Order: sequence, then C-alpha cells, then structure tokens
Amino acid sequence: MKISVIGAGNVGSITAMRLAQERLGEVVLFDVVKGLADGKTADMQDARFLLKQDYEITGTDDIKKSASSDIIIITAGLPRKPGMTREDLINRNAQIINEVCQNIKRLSPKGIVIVVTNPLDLMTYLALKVTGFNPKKIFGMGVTLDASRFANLISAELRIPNTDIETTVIASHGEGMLPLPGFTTIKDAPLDKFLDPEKISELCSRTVNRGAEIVSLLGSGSAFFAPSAAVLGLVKAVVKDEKRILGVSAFLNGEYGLKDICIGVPCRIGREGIEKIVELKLSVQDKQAFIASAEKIRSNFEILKPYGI
Ligand code: TXD
Repeated sequence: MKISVIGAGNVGSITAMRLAQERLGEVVLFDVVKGLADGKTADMQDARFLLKQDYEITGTDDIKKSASSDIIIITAGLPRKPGMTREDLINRNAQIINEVCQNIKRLSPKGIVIVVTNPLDLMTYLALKVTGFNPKKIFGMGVTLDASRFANLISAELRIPNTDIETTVIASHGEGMLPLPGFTTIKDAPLDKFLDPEKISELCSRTVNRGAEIVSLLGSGSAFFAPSAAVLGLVKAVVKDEKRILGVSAFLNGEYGLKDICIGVPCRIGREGIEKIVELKLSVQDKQAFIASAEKIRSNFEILKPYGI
C-alpha cells in the first residue's frame, strides 16, 4: 500500500509520521518547498533505531515520486491566522488544490483521496471536480475531528473517559458545523441524562469554536495533533477495510435531500472508500440547520468558477 501525503507542514508531517509508525504502508511525504519534506522524513528515519521500528517513509519535492499511490492525503495549503475564518483561505487554497489535483489525476488515477485543506467542504468538492474521480473515492476529513473535540469537551466536563463516549457531528467543517447531542451517548445512555440543556448547548458552541480557540492560543498556525489523528483513523479504515461509520465530507446525490455538494455526514468507510452514506433521522430543527450549512458552502461555489465549475 502506497500512501502519499501532499504538504509537509504541521498536519502533513505529523500525519505522515503517524501513518508510518502504524505501518499502514509505504509513506511518501511531498512539499513544494525544496528540501522540507526530505528534511522532515530524514529526521523521522533517524528515529527508527530508537523506536525499534523499521517503518518506510521518504520525503521529496518531486511530485512524480507520489505516482501510483493507493491513498493520497492533501494537506497542502495555508492554515488560518488568528481572527481568520476557514472561509478566508478560499482563493489561495483553491489554486493549490487545483494544481495538486491535476497531478493526482495524472499520477495516481486509481487512488483514494482524502482532503484536509480548508475550507474543507469546498476544497473536497473542488478536488472531486478537478480529478473527475468516482465520488466514493474522494472525501474530506473534518467532522471526525469535530466529533473528537466534542467528545473531549464532554469527557472533561463529566470527568469520564473519552472511550465511554459515542458522538456525531455533521454538516460543514466550519461555522455551520452541527454537533448532534441527540446522537451522543455515554455507555449507551443519552447525553441529556448527564447534562442539562444549557450545558449541552455551551459544549456544542465550544466544539464549533474549538479550532479558533486553538488558533488564537497558538498565535500562528492551526491545530495538527488531533487533525492528524483523525486522518489516521480514516486511512486505517480504508487500508484495513474496517467498514467503520465515520464522519467525512462526502458528495451527496439526493441523500439528506441534497445534490451536488460535499458536506459532513456519517459514512461507512472501507477499502473502496465511501461504501455507504448513512442518513440519520434528524429532528426538524437539525434538518433546517443542516440545509442552512449546505447553503453556506454553496454560496462560495462562485469562487470555483475559474476552475470550470
Ligand atoms: O480538520 C481539518 N480539515 C483541518 C484542516 C485541521 C487542521 C488544519 N486544516 C487545514 O489544513 C489548514 O487550514 C490548512 O489549509 C491545511 C494545512 O494545515 P497545516 O497546519 O499543515 O499548514 P502548514 O503547516 O502551513 O503546511 C502547509 C504546507 C506547507 O509546508 C506548504 O509549503 C505546503 O503546504 N504547500 C504545498 N505542498 C504541496 N504542493 C503545493 N502546491 C503546496 N502549496 C503549499
């Protein structure tokens, strides 16, 4: 299994390290900046002796070395600066995704593509259109990270282990994100048995703002430890054909009453990529919020016109 990570910044390099250490395949890390990916992977190779792990990882600034990848993870792009929304990144990152996807189409036409670059749902849609790949094979990592953030906030509030929590977040990986307390359980008991509605609503807002909270603490750059862990979960589901239900930004073709858009929904992920889109029975209020979130994503489609979309 050959896995290429495009972009050797914070998310890309830690993702590559996690994938290599889990021995999920032969990992190639690429960046346009000369020497960057090579330098980072040389450092990772030097850790093999200490970790007693002979994982396979190489770094390059030659995109051709990513040819015939089974999985390609796109982390290339600019991250947010304090005060910026994910949407502020659109124009620059769209150019980057377009360029990267032209290369993927040419070099790895059979690959499964996982988009990480923000604004996530829009960039996933762009990647799908530029490559023309089967929509099962392209999805975005966003809401699994958001679900993990929601779970972590619940865990801290109740002082219970994260592993006792099941939770779901859907819709855009952005301001229109929708944590779903009604689909959140603690050892099979619903969340509202543990917390009052005000507290639940506070934790939902904190989940939506968690990325911005981290951006402002860091001062420069955005989160990368949890995002790379979320990518690892998706890659593992594909490589090991786990068929787990995980939230991803998926192309909808009638599901949830929507068409021609990429947005976060629970999907069964396995060797073929998205093997099924799971349609949750949403409350009227959640359904409205989901549609509004989709409309917000769609309002930026205009920006994709230069790419023939
Ligand atoms: O949940 C999520 N989806 C996210 C998304 C969680 C965290 C970060 N999220 C987004 O991922 C973030 O808003 C950015 O759009 C991307 C990458 O974030 P990262 O923190 O890794 O950014 P860096 O450290 O600036 O790294 C970006 C790298 C940098 O080394 C550039 O030189 C490189 O991308 N880059 C490219 N690589 C390859 N090819 C091209 N064209 C290219 N352009 C820039």
